[in-house]
Amino acid sequence: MDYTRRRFLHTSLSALAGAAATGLWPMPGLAATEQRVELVAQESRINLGRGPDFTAYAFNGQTPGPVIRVREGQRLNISLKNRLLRPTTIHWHGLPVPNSMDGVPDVTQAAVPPGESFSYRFRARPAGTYFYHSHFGYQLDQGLYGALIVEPTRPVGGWDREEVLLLADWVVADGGGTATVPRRSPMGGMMGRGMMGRGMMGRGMMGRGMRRGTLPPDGPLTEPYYQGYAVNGHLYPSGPPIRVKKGDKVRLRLINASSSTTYDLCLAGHRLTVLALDGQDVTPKTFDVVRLAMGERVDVEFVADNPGAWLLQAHDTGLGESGLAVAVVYQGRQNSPPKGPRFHPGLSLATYWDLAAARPKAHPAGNPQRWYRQVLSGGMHSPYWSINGRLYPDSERLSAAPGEKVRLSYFNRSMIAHPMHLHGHFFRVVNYALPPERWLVKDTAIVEPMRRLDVEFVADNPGNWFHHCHNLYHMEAGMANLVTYTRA
Ligand SMILES: [Cu+2]
Repeated sequence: MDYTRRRFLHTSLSALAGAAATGLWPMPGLAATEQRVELVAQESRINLGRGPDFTAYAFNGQTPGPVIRVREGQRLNISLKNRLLRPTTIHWHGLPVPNSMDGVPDVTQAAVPPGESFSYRFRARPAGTYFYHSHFGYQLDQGLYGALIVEPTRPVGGWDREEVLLLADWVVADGGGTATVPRRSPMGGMMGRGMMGRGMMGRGMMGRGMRRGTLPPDGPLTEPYYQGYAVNGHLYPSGPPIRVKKGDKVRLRLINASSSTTYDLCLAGHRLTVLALDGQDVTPKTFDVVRLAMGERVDVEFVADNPGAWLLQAHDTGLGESGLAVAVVYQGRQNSPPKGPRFHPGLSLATYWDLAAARPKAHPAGNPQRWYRQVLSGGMHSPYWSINGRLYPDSERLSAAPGEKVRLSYFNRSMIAHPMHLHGHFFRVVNYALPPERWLVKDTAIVEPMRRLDVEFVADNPGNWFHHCHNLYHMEAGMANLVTYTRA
């Protein structure tokens, strides 16, 4: 399918205008210069289009924060101003930035104290769909994130519209995901109403209603029961629909900025062609359903060849009122009620094993120089989540010398999936059905319950790098360690 060259000139002028209005679109001809962006982290009153106003953390008063768009290779200079009452940082999820710019508190920098600023400066590359988010405490679940799009130097185009859709799970109450609301127990059951620590209460008082023991007073939070799932800060049906006309070729850049929710997404009346995973091109292939775990991105396209009003909807996040959905409405069909997809076992789901890197990308042959077994466990009778039985920061270090090939073999010994994320590098998802140069290039990979998954990366970006589960509540409960560089 020739999706790359067709109608390049028609590409999304409205999206351009929208981005220009926020001042974050790179000016033509300035690729060699530095693009400056200011992100102010502050508490803001927000509304998701349904339900009450509440206080969340936001960049520039909005959540998600502004879309940052930049050309591949362009220098970014992003000034973070912290107007919160707590320290904060920003992590550039998926981008292999220099270690000192990676935004992990106590690993790559001291967290930015309230009232102070920090400048993140790096070159944006390679092209792809990324996002930025706070890496401090539970701030990711409180609203501190936004999309980061790196455009290729030579635009491929071919789409009549492009939409960036950032997906987030929300507790519609002051504090967002750290609000005092019923929480799930580590087993997935109800835990009773805990008074969540770290906020106004200082220390947690969880335990009432728990059947198994009590949590330590300074123990980690467990995930809340989310009340809504937003697309670009809107709970359906409040958000703007994606407007198309018959014949349009539409590209969607889907980003899962949720703290604890994986989505299986289906567009009623259409199929979705996967173009890229974690911003890196794959050989295009068409499916009914795409799965997106926390921290993952998927670029898909569809051809608008079935006029009507439809829903792009997630399975299993609650139906109708609380589920994740966005309408896709054809010209002239504004008054039709959108029709949702019907999920059934006959639908095809895009898995890692169905996809391959678009162009063969070199990956060193032979055995890895370092091979680490990573046993992922927790959740049974305990609020903690571990790698090889150890909790961050007391976890082991994974060392590598520059240029070495490192294999991580994940063994998930728990009943829940873990999207494992490595900072500062892309890894390849080991797939013996393909030659290594076609293995998927990713930075976050789902390790399904009770399954094994192997990834390999080349140690080509020196520093101390965080490696963790991108379920925020698992990460904060210990499921993390560090990759550190040694001399060869
Ligand atoms: Cu996890």
